[in-house]
Amino acid sequence: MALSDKENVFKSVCRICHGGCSMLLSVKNGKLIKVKPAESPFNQGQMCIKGRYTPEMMYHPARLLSPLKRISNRGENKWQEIDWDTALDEIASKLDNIRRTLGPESIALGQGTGRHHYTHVIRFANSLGTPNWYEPGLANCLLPRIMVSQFTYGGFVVADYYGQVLPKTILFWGHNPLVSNPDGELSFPVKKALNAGSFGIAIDPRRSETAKHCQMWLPIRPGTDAALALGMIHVIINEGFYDKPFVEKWTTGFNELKAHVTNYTPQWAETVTGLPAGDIVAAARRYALDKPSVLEWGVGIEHTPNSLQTVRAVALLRALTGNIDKPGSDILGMNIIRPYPVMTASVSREMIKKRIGGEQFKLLGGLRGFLPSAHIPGVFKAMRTGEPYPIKALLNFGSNPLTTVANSKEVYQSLLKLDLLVVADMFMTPTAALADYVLPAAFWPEVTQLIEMPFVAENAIVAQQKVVQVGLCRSDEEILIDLAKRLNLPGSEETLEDILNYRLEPFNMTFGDLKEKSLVYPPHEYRKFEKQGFRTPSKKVELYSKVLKNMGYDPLPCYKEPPESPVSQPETAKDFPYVLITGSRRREYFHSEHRQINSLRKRRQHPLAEVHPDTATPHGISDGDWIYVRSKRGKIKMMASVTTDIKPGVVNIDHGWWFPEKPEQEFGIWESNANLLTSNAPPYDPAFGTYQLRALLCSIEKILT
Ligand SMILES: Nc1nc2c(c(=O)[nH]1)N[C@H]1C(S)=C(S)[C@@H](COP(=O)(O)OP(=O)(O)OC[C@H]3O[C@@H](n4cnc5c(=O)[nH]c(N)nc54)[C@H](O)[C@@H]3O)O[C@H]1N2
Ligand SMILES: Nc1nc2c(c(=O)[nH]1)N[C@H]1C(S)=C(S)[C@@H](COP(=O)(O)OP(=O)(O)OC[C@H]3O[C@@H](n4cnc5c(=O)[nH]c(N)nc54)[C@H](O)[C@@H]3O)O[C@H]1N2
Ligand code: SF4
Ligand SMILES: [Mo]
Repeated sequence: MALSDKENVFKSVCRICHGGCSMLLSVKNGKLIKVKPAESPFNQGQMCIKGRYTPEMMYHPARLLSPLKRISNRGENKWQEIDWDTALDEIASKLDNIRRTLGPESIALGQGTGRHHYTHVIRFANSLGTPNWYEPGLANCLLPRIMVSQFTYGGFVVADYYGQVLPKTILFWGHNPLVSNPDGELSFPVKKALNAGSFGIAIDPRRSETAKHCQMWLPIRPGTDAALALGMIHVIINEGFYDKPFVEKWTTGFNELKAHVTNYTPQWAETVTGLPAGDIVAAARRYALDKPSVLEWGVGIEHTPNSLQTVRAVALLRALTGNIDKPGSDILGMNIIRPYPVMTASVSREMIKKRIGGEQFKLLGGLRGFLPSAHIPGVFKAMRTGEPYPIKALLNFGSNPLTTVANSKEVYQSLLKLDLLVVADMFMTPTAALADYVLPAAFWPEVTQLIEMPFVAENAIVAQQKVVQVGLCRSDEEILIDLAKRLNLPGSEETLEDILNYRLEPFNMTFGDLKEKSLVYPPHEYRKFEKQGFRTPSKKVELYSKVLKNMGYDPLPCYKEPPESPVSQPETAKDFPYVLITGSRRREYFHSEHRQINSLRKRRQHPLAEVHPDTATPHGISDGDWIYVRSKRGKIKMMASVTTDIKPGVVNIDHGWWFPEKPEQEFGIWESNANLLTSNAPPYDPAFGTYQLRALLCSIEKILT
């Protein structure tokens, strides 16, 4: 980087969360001295508290600044600094050896959620010829929403807050966007719409920050969302609240759906969900009649093994009410640029068949999957047991699976078995501490990429640009490109700039042009289906999905009781009487990150378990007490947050907790980590392989000191 003692200001995009806030970065003498939110339709001149502490994260004394090689037993956290060439040469030679002796499928790629390098990791895996890459989201996060949208309406939908018409009703379903800013949809336009008078309905066992901005809060029993959606569909059809012209002209399978929901009355839904039938009717009426409406869905409906059918049931509400691709409703993405060239064709058919979980979970890893990936429990089992074949190396970019994948003990045992574990991260994490090589990854002001807003819909694009560098840190793309060159992989001659320019060709624009403009956001074309139909086989919205039927899945949505619940396991419920939900997002932290950032840690020092006073009092638990939360699988220590903002009988625990201040005790990974209580065992969702992160059974106990 050229040094200048003049203050230069650059525009880029924050990616601390999934990202998208346009930012002005002030740089002097090669150092980032200030960040300020810029105007953009997405962040509207605002940023969140994580963005504000960008310089503290960037120059944190614990940042990794050089490649490290392990010099003691795995996990002892003793390292030697090495240069990039040595690190990449050694890694490439070990990978080459594994691919020659065991085949490329014995090398797995792991990555985290929605990072800038997301598609580049997939490109690397494909060009290496391994079918086994994974992400701890996907089966449990967003993929069900993406695939269901595609099968049902032929494309991904997002809420429209950006045109002339604002939604009159916003139905938040297992979603707290005012905190989570997910998948390239930022909280600021959502909040603006609510403040401007959109009527909010929140379906959530917690009165979340978003629910507090809503007029209606429906505290549902966790894991029963499909039953609520079926009850609402029943009301909308039988009360005649549906959009008749739209349904007649633009949907298939209405009669089948109508017959299917006959018995799913609001009274039935009340017995399953614990919500009064009157509230179910009121919510259905408001969403269906006070239009345009948007349906903001989140991971709250994806963290159970019935994710396909839950998401399908919810998705049908949009179609029945005609809230698709109209101003102020949910709109179909414009997909304005070319997809990232992920080099799918480089994986042989024979290898694709070997993808772990691919044949079983067709919407996760099968050929119809969206960026098909491997099933996580299977990948870790292959590391541990060598079945169905050994996985000997894991290259892990931007993920901390010891905290974010279910059943942390098993993850730990699996990682210990590897011949080669490479972790690229910005900090030493519990997962990185087990590695053979740790590579220092660039932070967002050190990264060049193009980002799509919102993800998958790609209605707009924004340029992210490297303006500074700390130590020897390099972006994941740079690392992967250098590694690909050493392994002589197809496509390794292409630079990142080549790839970005290729994506922008339809605009007749280069990445250099985009950097100058910073944002490209063409006007939205509404009602695209009127010209070309929906992009489904019937060209209509498929209420009854023949595609799903042909794949062996239910063509109409159904309700299944969560496998571990007071209803399905009354015996277990005697010892574990409460329903456990995990991982509700917190403003201060992104999953397992930021516990070492003092300005953020000060605001939320301890891992919290939220419980209602009616649940806490019989155990003598008061606000601020330390408690054990137990499931059949283990116990963890949390601080009780006693609050009426949660349904009685539900316990909500923070996820992602480890303690950077305790390196000598494996960073305290066995103390308060939610995934010591979750299960990665079957049953899984039959299409996605989703395991259960929410709606589990637990008990609580005050820790006596
Ligand atoms: N119990 C429970 N578990 C959950 C969830 C839950 O709700 N409950 N949520 C699940 C969901 S939806 C998801 S998506 C997953 C997320 O799972 P992960 O993606 O594994 O989550 P993070 O903790 O964010 O891990 C990211 C790591 O990458 C590092 N990092 C950040 N940016 C970069 C970068 O640009 N490059 C590199 N190389 N490293 C970077 C961070 O320092 C951090 O150590 O967790 C899942 N796990
Ligand atoms: N600050 C911050 N932002 C993040 C993340 C982060 O870790 N920190 N993670 C990012 C990622 S990867 C994701 S996937 C998104 C997720 O973002 P959101 O979809 O907003 O996810 P959550 O906050 O996990 O869950 C939303 C709500 O679902 C509720 N819920 C739990 N169980 C159930 C249930 O059974 N039914 C219903 N109806 N509701 C339920 C929770 O109480 C919670 O309020 O956030 C992203 N943004
Ligand atoms: S909302 Fe996300 S992108 Fe915006 S400032 Fe916060 S962390 Fe950065
Ligand atoms: Mo996620």
